[in-house]
Amino acid sequence: MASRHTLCLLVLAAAGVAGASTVAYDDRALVIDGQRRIILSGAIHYPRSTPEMWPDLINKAKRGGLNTIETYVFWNGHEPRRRQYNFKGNYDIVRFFREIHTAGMYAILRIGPYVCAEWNYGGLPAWLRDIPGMQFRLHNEPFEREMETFTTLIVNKMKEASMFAGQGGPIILAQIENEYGDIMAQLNNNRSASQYIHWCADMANKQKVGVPWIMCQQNHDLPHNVINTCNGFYCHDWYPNRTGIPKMWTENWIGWFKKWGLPDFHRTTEDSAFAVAMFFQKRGSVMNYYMYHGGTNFSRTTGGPYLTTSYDYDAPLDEYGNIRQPKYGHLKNLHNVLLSMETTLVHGEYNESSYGENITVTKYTYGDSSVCFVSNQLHDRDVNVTLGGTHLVPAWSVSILPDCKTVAFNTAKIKTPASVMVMRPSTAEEPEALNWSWMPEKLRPFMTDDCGSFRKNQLLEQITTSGDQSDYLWYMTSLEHKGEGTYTLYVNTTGHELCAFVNGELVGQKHSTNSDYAFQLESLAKLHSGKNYISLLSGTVGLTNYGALFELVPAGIVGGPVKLVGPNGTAIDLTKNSWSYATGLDGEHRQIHLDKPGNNWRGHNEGIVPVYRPFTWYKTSFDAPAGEEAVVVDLLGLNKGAAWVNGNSLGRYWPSYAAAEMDGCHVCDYRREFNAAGDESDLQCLTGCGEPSQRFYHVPRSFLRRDGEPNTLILFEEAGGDPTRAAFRTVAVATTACASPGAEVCGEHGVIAGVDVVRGSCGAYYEGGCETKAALQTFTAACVGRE
Ligand SMILES: *[C@@H]1O[C@H](CO)[C@@H](O)[C@H](O)[C@H]1NC(C)=O
Ligand SMILES: *[C@@H]1O[C@H](CO)[C@@H](O)[C@H](O)[C@H]1NC(C)=O
Ligand SMILES: *[C@@H]1O[C@H](CO)[C@@H](O)[C@H](O)[C@H]1NC(C)=O
Ligand SMILES: *[C@@H]1O[C@H](CO)[C@@H](O)[C@H](O)[C@H]1NC(C)=O
Ligand SMILES: *[C@@H]1O[C@H](CO)[C@@H](O)[C@H](O)[C@H]1NC(C)=O
Ligand SMILES: *[C@@H]1O[C@H](CO)[C@@H](O)[C@H](O)[C@H]1NC(C)=O
Ligand SMILES: *[C@@H]1O[C@H](CO)[C@@H](O)[C@H](O)[C@H]1NC(C)=O
Ligand SMILES: *[C@@H]1O[C@H](CO)[C@@H](O)[C@H](O)[C@H]1NC(C)=O
Ligand SMILES: CC(=O)N[C@H]1CO[C@H](CO)[C@@H](O)[C@@H]1O
Repeated sequence: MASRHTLCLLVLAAAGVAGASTVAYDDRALVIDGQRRIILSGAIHYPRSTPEMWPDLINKAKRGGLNTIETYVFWNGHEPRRRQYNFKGNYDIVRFFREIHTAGMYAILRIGPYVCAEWNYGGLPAWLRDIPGMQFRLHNEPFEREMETFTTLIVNKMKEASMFAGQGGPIILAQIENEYGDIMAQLNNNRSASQYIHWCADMANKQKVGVPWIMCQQNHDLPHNVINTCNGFYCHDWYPNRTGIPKMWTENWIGWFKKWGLPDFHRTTEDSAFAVAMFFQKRGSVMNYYMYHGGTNFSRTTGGPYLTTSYDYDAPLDEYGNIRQPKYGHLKNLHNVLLSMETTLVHGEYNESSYGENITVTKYTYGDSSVCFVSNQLHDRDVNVTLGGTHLVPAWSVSILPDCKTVAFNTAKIKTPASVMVMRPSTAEEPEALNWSWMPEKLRPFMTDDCGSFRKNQLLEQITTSGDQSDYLWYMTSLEHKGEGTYTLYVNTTGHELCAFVNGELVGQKHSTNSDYAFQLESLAKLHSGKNYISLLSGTVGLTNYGALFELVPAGIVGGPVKLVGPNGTAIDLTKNSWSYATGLDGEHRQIHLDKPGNNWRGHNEGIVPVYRPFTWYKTSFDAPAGEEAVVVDLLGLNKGAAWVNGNSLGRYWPSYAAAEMDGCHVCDYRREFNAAGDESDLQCLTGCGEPSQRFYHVPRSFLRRDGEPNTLILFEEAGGDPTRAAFRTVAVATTACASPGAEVCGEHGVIAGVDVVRGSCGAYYEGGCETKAALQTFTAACVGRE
C-alpha cells in the first residue's frame, strides 16, 4: 500500500517538471495536464530573505510535503521611483521563480499589485499620489493605467523567462487585486469600486497568461472571468460563490505578524493541523500557508505600519529559515497522508454524516477505495467514534482514516519533537567587546528655519510632502518674542513619532502606541528675547497598508495645532506660521551607512563613546562568526534606530520598546478557535510579554565577508542608547525531547518527563542516533523536570 503510493507520487512529481502543462479547473480541483490535483502550497516572500537563502527555503518546503510555492509581487520594491525599476538582489523575482522550477515545484504568482502583506503602503509606490486625479484602487484612469503598466511588466518578465505552466514553467495560478471584497463592503459597494474590480479581471485576462486568475475574498460582485478564493484562520465552512470552481484557500494564517509593543503570537501546531484537515474534509483542494517562511527584512520600505523588523509569523520555517518543530514535522505528516489519498479526495463521491453535535464523519468513495475523516469540533470533550473499530477523537481534532478503518493521523496527536532556538555567542568564549567609534548626526542646519526646501503657512501632511523618500520630515519655524518667557509647547500629530527642538535644544520626544497613532506632544519651551526657533522632526515607522482609501490616512503634523501656552494662559498659535520643510536627515543624504571614506568618525580605539545620546551614528567592525548557522546581532541596550552591515539594511531596530503584559501570555489551549486579529481578551498562546518586542536582528550570511576580512556594523541611534552591549550571536536549533512514534514522552504542561534516544526516524528530519550512555545521562540530568 505504502509503496504503491510512493510510486504514484514520484510519477506525478515528474509530470510536474517536464514540459508544458495545461492548467484548467472544475468544481473539485485544479486540473493539471488533465488530472485533478491537490495543491499544498506555502508562501515565501522573496524580498523577505536573500537569494542565497531561497534554494534552502524552497527545498525545505518541498521536504515538508508541499508541492507549490506562492508569493506576492512587491510593486514599490520593484518601482521605487516612477519608471526606475529594481529587479536585483532580493528583488530578482525571475531568479526566485527559477529556483522554484529547479526544485520541481509549482508556483502561484499573486501580482496584486496591491498586496496588503503588512508591507509599506500595501506595496503601492508612494509616488502614485503625485499623479493628478489619482484614486487608489478605484475606477480611474490614472490608477488603472499605472496598475496595468506594472502588471504587464511582471507578466512579460515571467513570459520572457518561460515561467508560466503553458510554457513549461512552474506558475499554475495568478492573482489580480487582493481582498478587495472587504474594501467594497467598506465603500458600501460604491459603483466606482464595482467598475474597478471588473476592470481588474478584464485587464488580467487580456494578459493571456494561460493559467486561471484568482481573486481572494471576493465573495460579492465576482467578475465572471476569475476564481474567488478564501483567506482566514479557517476556511472549511466557506464555499466559492459560484458553481464549477474549486474550493481554494489562498491564505491559511498559520501564525500572525507582530507590531512594536506586542508580544509574539503563536498558533498551536494542533490547531494549525486541525484547520488544514477540516478544509480537506470539507472538499477543499487548494491550500496555501500564509506564511510558510515569514522572514526578516524590513528595510524602511518593506515594513508595514508599526511592524517589527522580524516577520517570523510563527511559520513552519522560522525567521532565519530554520525548521520550527513540531509545526513543520506535524504538518509534513499531514501533507503526506493527504497526498497519499489524492485520487480519492479529488474524484471520490462525498458523503457527510453527523455523529452528534459537532461530530462529523466524511467519507470519500472512488471505485473500491474510500477514505474517511472524523472531526470533533467540541471544545471540551473527547469522543469515541465507531468506524471499522472504535477511535478516540480528542476535542477540537480531526482523525484521518485512509482506509476508513485505521487512523493514520490525528491533528491533536503530535509525534514530532519540539525544537527550541538557542542564541549562542559567536565564538566559543564570550565575545570580545566591540570597539565603537561614533559621529553626531548633523542637526545644526535644521535648528533654524533657513535651510528648508520650501515654505508654507500651513502644517502639511508628511507622505505627500516627503514622497516617503525618508522616514523623517522637518517642520521648522521662527517667532519673535519680547523678553524671556517660559511656555508649554503643544504639538498634535497623526504619528508616528515626534522630536521637538527649541532654539537648538531637544525639549521633547514621543512616539505613538501600536493601537493609537495620533498623539499630542507636550514639552517645556523657554523663549528668549528676539528671534526664537522651533524645529519639529516627525518620523514614520512604516505606512498604512490596509483599509478603504488607505492612501488618505495621514502621517505627520497634519494641521497641528502647534501652540505655546504660558502659565498665565497666554497662547501663541504657530499653526499658521510660515513653516519651512526638509525631508530626511543629513546623514541619510550623505549615506553614512555606506561607510564611504571622509567621514569624521571619533573615538576609535579610545574606548570612549557617548551613550544615551540621541541622534548619534555608531560604527564597529567585527569578524563573521564561524560556521553556517544564522547570524543575529543582539541590540539590547540600544533604543530606536536603523542598522546596516556592510551597507546592507538590517531594518529598523527598537529594542527599548517592550511588549505589553497581557493575559494571553499565561494561557494556551489549542481547543478553541484561534484569533490573533480579535480583541485583546481573546488572545492566547502569546510569549515574550514584558520583553523587548524585538531584540535580535537577522544578519544574512550573504551580507558577511568570509575571508577573515572585517565587517562593518553601522547604527543610527535616534533616541539615545548604549551600543557597548551589542553582540553578535549565532542561532542554533535544539530538539527538546525525541519521542519514538506514538510514545508520549512529554508530561503535563510541556514538562520533560524523560529523555530517550531513538535511531533513524524521530521525525523525518532527524537521522542517526546518540552513541554514548554518558550523553543520555547528561541530557536526562539537564532536562527532566524542566519545561
Ligand atoms: C465612490 O467612492 C469614492 C471614494 O470615496 C468617491 O470618490 C466616489 O464619489 C464614490 N462614488 C459613488 C458613486 O458613490
Ligand atoms: C453569491 O453571493 C451573492 C451575494 O451574497 C448572491 O447574491 C449570489 O446569488 C451568490 N451567487 C451564487 C452563485 O451563489
Ligand atoms: C452516507 O452515509 C450514511 C451513513 O453511513 C448512509 O446512511 C447513507 O446511505 C450514505 N449516503 C450515500 C448517498 O451514500
Ligand atoms: C458546536 O459548534 C458550534 C460552532 O462552533 C458552537 O456554536 C456550538 O456551541 C457547538 N456545540 C457544542 C455542544 O459544543
Ligand atoms: C473511549 O473508549 C475507551 C475504550 O472503550 C474507553 O476507555 C474511554 O473511556 C472512552 N472515552 C470516551 C471519551 O468516551
Ligand atoms: C504671560 O506669560 C508669558 C510667558 O511666561 C509672558 O511672556 C507674558 O508676558 C505673560 N503675559 C502677561 C500678561 O502676564
Ligand atoms: C490635540 O490633542 C489633544 C490631546 O490628545 C486633544 O485633546 C485635542 O482635541 C487635539 N486637538 C485637535 C485640534 O485635534
Ligand atoms: C579593541 O581595541 C583594542 C585596543 O586597540 C584592541 O586591543 C582589541 O583587540 C580591539 N578589539 C576588537 C574586537 O577589535
Ligand atoms: C535582511 C534583508 O534582506 N534586508 C533587505 C531589506 O530590503 C532592503 C530593500 O529592498 C534591502 O536593501 C535589504 O538588503
